[in-house]
Amino acid sequence: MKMVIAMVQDQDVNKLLKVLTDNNYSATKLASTGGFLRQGNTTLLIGVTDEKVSEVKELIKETCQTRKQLVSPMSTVGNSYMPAPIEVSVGGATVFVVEVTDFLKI
Ligand code: 2BA
Repeated sequence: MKMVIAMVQDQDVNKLLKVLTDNNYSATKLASTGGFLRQGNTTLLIGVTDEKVSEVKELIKETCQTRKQLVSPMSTVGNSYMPAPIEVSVGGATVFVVEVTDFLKI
């Protein structure tokens, strides 16, 4: 058994949850915040048997888009220097697959 932990952009979540449930996967949605952009994103927890991991990764890959985002670096306090915004590429998704040692529904 594995736990697929996927950080996805909010814009992709509803579509991804539909795709996952249509394919009989259970998922838990958590509101999260990216440490770099400090903007909301979504973390999905998807518990699956080992042989289903590849299919789940493929569904995530097909559904989640890469988007460009402009970030304004913090200006230096007391200094008129204003750094130009930089462009970062976010997503499709950041995925961790971790081993589950025990799975109970009580
Ligand atoms: P954020 O931390 O807000 O990062 C958003 C995007 O900013 C990242 O996209 C990446 O392109 C860029 N970025 C992040 N840290 C950076 C840095 N130190 N310098 C320059 N650019 C940086 P993604 O890589 O697609 O990540 C999207 C979100 O996935 C992240 O949002 C974070 O919430 C999560 N994430 C990514 N890598 C992670 C990791 N190793 N551990 C935990 N969460 C992670």
